[in-house]
Amino acid sequence: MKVKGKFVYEQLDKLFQEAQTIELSNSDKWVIFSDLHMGEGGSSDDFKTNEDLFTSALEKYYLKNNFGLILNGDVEELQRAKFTKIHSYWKSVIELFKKFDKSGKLIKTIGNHDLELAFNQDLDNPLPTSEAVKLRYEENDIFIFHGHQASKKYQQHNQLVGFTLKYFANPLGIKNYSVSHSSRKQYKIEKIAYHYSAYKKIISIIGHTHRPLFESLHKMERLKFKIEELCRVYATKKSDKEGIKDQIKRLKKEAKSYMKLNGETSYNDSVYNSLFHIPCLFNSGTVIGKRGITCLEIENGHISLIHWFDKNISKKYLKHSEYQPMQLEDSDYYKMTINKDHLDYIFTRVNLLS
Ligand SMILES: [Mn+2]
Repeated sequence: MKVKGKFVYEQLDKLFQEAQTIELSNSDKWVIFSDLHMGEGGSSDDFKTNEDLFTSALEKYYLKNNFGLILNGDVEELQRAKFTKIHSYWKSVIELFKKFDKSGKLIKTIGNHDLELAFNQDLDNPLPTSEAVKLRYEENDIFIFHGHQASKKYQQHNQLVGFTLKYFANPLGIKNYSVSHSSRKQYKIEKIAYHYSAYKKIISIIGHTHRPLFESLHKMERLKFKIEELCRVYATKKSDKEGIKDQIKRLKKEAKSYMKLNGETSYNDSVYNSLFHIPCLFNSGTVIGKRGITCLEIENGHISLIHWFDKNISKKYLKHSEYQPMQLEDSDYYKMTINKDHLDYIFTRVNLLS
């Protein structure tokens, strides 16, 4: 472990040691969402956009299929809104969370935007709240925390950020200003969480940056890996070569438009300065994404990165046949699996490579 920034690693280790452990068996199912940023329902309430998609997925898919629900921080936007107002405006959503809690299947962690839950005893909080949890899978740990704890600076200045948002940004209807918009800060936090997890030989699941990660890879890196993999398949395959060629073409197009949209930074700086690539860091993304919601599922000893979308907004996803979108009952909502892997295989690599 590097000496530089030692304090942050100690902070993470304390969080890890103090986190409650929950056993995870192959029959357990969990879904992890983060960064809902629920406000008071006004024009600057980021949660409004995907609210129906989110609650439909929860009610008609996850609750129905006996998933446990993990809300990994920044659920209530307490830096810009009042707790009581959030809970009265989004009453039906809170009631839905309670349904998971009733069967002992709700875990809710604290993020930097709802830090007030940790120290304000006057709040009438109906939901169980913790700072972090560990899922214990066989001999291995999956460490779940929001992610701001990997930044010493962010925690120190958090009160000030809240002050600025409440008194300046919100009356003007300015949308969420946070770490999620600064890629340099994103990389720093991810890098610290990555090195900590590799050193401890654990998997960490964070949110906070609003950027999904699967096996420590960003979308751009995942697309590049997938394209290279398909090239290998193409070279050895005797039949259906055209299908693979089409798939490569689509992925190339997706990578190009992603780069155009996100600029150079989206694929630079993505190597974590370690000899081997360790698949130890995951990020659920966000519930308030422009093109839908991302989340992570743990089911039957597998972990998956999932994308939920509304076909009226993201029609093009229906054409991407390699992801095989699944319709949610008779709604306009669809679910796609972006990546999926065995926990056993991931932990084997984490344990042997780091
Ligand atoms: Mn956050």
